[in-house]
Amino acid sequence: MRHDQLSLKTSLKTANRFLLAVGVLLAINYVVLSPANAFTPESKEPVRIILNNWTSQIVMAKIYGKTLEAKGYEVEYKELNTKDQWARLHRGLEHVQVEVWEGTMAEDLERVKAKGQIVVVSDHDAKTREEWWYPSYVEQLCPGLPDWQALKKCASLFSDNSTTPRGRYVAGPWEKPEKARIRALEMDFTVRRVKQADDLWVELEKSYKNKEPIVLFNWSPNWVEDRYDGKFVEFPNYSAECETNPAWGVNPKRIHDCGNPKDGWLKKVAWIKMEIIWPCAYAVLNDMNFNNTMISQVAALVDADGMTHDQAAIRWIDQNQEIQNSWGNQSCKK
Ligand code: TMO
Repeated sequence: MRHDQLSLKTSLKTANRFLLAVGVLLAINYVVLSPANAFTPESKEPVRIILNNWTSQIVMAKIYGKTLEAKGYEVEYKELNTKDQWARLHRGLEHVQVEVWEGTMAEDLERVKAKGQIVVVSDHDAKTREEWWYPSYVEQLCPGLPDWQALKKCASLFSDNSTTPRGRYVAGPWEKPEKARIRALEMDFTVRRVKQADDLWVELEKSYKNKEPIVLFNWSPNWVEDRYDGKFVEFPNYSAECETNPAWGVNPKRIHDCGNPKDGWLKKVAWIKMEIIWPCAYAVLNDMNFNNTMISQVAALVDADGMTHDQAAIRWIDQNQEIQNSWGNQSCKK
């Protein structure tokens, strides 16, 4: 009996050692031979990735950065707001912006692209919208919504101490011609800009709890649509002419008498030399492609579930290995 136990113990020990050895060998194999590490980056210069100030952009930038790091690239991040990013991209001080939205950045992108130092790498599949938005219960208080003319009639309903009798429109920290639109559509609203994106959700939550009227800047894809019931305000349909030709639209004397695009694009943008200096990193960026569901899900990991941006990026990568492995394949073989 004793002898049997002893030999069982010994053989278990041997088996354990064996498994450990196999494990170590596999690990070595993985480090030396796995495809991700077989690649040598074309340059040791760090790829500089811009971080803006809303969740999905930051998480996607980190997903991209971590993908490059797994291939051996040096990566550096730079926090910049959407206005300040263009001059630095133009000069090659930063190299990548993974989420350029039509509604807030189309004009700037056109302007800087024309100078020849910035390229659009490709579009995401996601269709985007950035617009005034309200929680659904507001419709009972202001019949006729989502039409903007209904909102115009109920403006005073949205007032607070600082704006009364005008309504309060809670805007994000991104420069948009909101005041020009309010003027062009002759709406009795005052813009109250929050300092950071998170404050939008604080304001939303405050009003939501008490079922008080609120109209605020929101966008899609975003996590809000997964957790709150609400709608965008329907302004007159967007047209490029609306921004340049006063005669166009409901106000013949002013531009900006229309809403933002409803089916906006979402682009990845890079410094022009990126493709030459880091062809594989460029190819990864070109292939990286998020749709609406993917974007609202990565945003929800942070804004609804409380993860950090890095944790959310790691989680996404863990759960989407196949997608990640498909990025940059031809250019990244070496
Ligand atoms: C640029 N954003 C998605 C916050 O509207």
